[in-house]
Amino acid sequence: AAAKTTTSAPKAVKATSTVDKAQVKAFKEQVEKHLRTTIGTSPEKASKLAWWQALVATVNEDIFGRLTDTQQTHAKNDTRAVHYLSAEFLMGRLTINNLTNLEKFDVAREALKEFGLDINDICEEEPDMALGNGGLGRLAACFMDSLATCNYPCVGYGIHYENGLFRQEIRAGKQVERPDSWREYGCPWEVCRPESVQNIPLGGYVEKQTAPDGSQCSVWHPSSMIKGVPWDIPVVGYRGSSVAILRLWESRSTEQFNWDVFNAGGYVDAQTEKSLAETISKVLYPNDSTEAGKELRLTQQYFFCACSLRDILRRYKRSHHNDFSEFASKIAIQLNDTHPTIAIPELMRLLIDEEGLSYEQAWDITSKSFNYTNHTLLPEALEKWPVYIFEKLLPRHLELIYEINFRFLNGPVEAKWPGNNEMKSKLSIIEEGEVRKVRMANLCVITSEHVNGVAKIHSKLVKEDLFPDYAQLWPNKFCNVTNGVTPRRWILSCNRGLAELYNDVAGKDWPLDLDKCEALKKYADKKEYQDRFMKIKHDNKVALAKTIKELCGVEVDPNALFDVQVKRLHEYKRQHLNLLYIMSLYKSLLEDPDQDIVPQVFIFGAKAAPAYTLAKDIIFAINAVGEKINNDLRIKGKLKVVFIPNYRVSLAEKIIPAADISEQISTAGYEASGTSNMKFSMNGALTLGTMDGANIEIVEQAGIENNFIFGLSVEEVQKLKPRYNPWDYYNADHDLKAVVDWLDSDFFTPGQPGALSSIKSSLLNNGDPFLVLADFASYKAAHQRAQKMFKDKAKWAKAAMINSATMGIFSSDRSIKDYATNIWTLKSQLIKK
Ligand code: GPW
Repeated sequence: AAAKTTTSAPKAVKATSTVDKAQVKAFKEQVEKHLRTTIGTSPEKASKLAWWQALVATVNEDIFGRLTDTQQTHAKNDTRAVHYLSAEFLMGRLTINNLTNLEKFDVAREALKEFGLDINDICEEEPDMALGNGGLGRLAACFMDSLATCNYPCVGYGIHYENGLFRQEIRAGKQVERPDSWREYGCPWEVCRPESVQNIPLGGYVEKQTAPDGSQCSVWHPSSMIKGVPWDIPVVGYRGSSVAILRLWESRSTEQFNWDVFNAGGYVDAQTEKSLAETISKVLYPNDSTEAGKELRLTQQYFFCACSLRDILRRYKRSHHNDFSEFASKIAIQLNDTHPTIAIPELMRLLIDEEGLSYEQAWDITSKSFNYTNHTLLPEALEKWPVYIFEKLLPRHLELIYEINFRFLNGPVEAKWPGNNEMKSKLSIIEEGEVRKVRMANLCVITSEHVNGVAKIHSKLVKEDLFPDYAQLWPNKFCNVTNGVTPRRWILSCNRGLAELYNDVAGKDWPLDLDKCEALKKYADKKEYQDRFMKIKHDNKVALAKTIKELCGVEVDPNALFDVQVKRLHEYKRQHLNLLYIMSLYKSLLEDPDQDIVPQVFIFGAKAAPAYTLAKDIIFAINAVGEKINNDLRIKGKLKVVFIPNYRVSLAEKIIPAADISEQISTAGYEASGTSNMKFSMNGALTLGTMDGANIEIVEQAGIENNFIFGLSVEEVQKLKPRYNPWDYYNADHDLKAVVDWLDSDFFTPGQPGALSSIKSSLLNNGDPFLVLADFASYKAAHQRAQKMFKDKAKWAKAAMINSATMGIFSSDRSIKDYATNIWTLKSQLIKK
């Protein structure tokens, strides 16, 4: 191999030489063994899918031993454990991540190479596990990685959706949703655990009974039973630390479920009924930051919480029998937003109705076990369930909610604000009105020990604007834990070039202590390191350009500035602000095609909730504008606009390392934190963004001079909002008026005038609720500053390096340690082999 001295040879030789030959040989034999004996094929005729399955089987050999060690250690130590309840876990692909965390990636790559295979190519066979919508679900996945890596006793609990977030196709510029069947050919990571099946009651009515001593009690007579089947996904910590478990519940029908129908001789009817029970875990609701308000959604939430709590109780009772006095000191439960709130009355119910505790004992335990993380201030995302749905599905839970509410209003509220009914109706769990509703967030705040927001500014707003009255009652309940992301996935495995640079300047432990990356800062002025850093970026851009060509059919120049906005499509995230700017840039290029601007590629990726019409219109507009611009020879390739379809975790891993600019342009006060902003910065993109969410903390670390901050601040937004008139901005800015009016023409949609008008209408007739027009001029100016800096290669490289080097606090290990110390009181455990 050494004889071949092509340009890429030195690097290849270096990489191979660091890998232990004996390990490669052993790995290769294992893969071949699994290919033959687990998958039932042979190297000669195996498909790529079969190779991938054999690879996973090989990796699993490493995982299960560690899983047993982890579980035995935690069982023996019997310290407090956290139970992370989340309706979403956006895990993405696991193969490369697990190989990386086991430090076997290089060995596996070399082993596959000896079969003539490219590991990246083989790993493309793995479907994304997309059991989440966006930031909230991906955060839960990063947290599992950090919990495992930091050796905290934990279990993640969620739903085993048969279909994850829809697959997005773009047809004639429009989003079309297709089902995502991620397990069509089986998922080799998951293990079914029939021994831990649970039966969950639902529906029916509550009967009041009088006990012999004269006291009243309630007996729930459910109308059906659902079976919950657990599937375990092992989560591998970095470098031989623990293996955590993500337990996802699948719904099935039980005999009891359709007992009556069978008895009535309805064999076929009973089979139809069966599908009702199985519907519960069929599909993930595709709404990000909006409440679905559907009965099935509440059923999903209840189903997985009820299964999880029974699982928690079963395990607790294994070591503590029927003595619940230590429950709260052993069990911490974290609610990932309000989606799992129903776990609160369910724990009360289990303790009172099934375990025979008094209300007071049950409340004492429950209120010491739960904590709640809020992820949004958007009113349309705050869950409120109509009382009539509760009456139908969960009558006993409703009764307990009324009891919790009664005691709260007549206890703490009456004590603090005696006789104040206005205060009582504001703080009540029940919202009165034509349709009475249960306010899930209020139930969370009343019950939880701690309530946290996800970035400094957001936590301040949660306390001061969302729950000001609760904050008066319990000022110390409210705290902040700024989000983080796992550097194992978001640097080490998705950006190997950068990882090697960090190995060289910061030593090999930076993935466990991201603050070490600060070492790169002192090289930020050195030409040699700037060149190396920008070469890594360039290589990533070349790779992305290839992907873009494949997925969009558009040729883009890796030397151009790559400006990226990837996230769910939402008005508050303001993809349409970006689009208006692109249109104004295009307009100015048409007016003066020879102007000296940096060639730019604007890259979008976004899914819209299927019922969110305006969001879909914006996707259509981006595609229509892109189509026109990309084919306009007059602008000489200076501008390209691409919409990459079906944005998901595995695409993020290719896009983020290749970005020069990270667009984080939400209206200030609306993005709770953001987490892609952190991933972009770590990978050396400069943020073009507002002072919102974690952007504020990012520039606090990296310096405002190394990013492009624009727009109204939270205070300015709050001040302007009540008297805002978008027409003032529209009439005062010629350029803005011209691009907004352009939306009404058929310039971008030949033969279909008005096809983009809904966007203009939302900005002018609907009052521009997210202040797009107010921020336009400032946004344009920020882009001009970015253009100017990009021309100064050394200055840009330095800024990019400083951004990357200063993101230590955004490791999810830091977030998890904050939770462990300030909220869960957990101790990291040494895993015994
Ligand atoms: F509405 N987030 C999300 F708060 O991705 F529940 N989906 C959601 O349904 C909600 C929030 C919810 C996001 C926030 O928008 C984002 O700012 C934050 O970084 C992320 O959650 C993780 O905290």
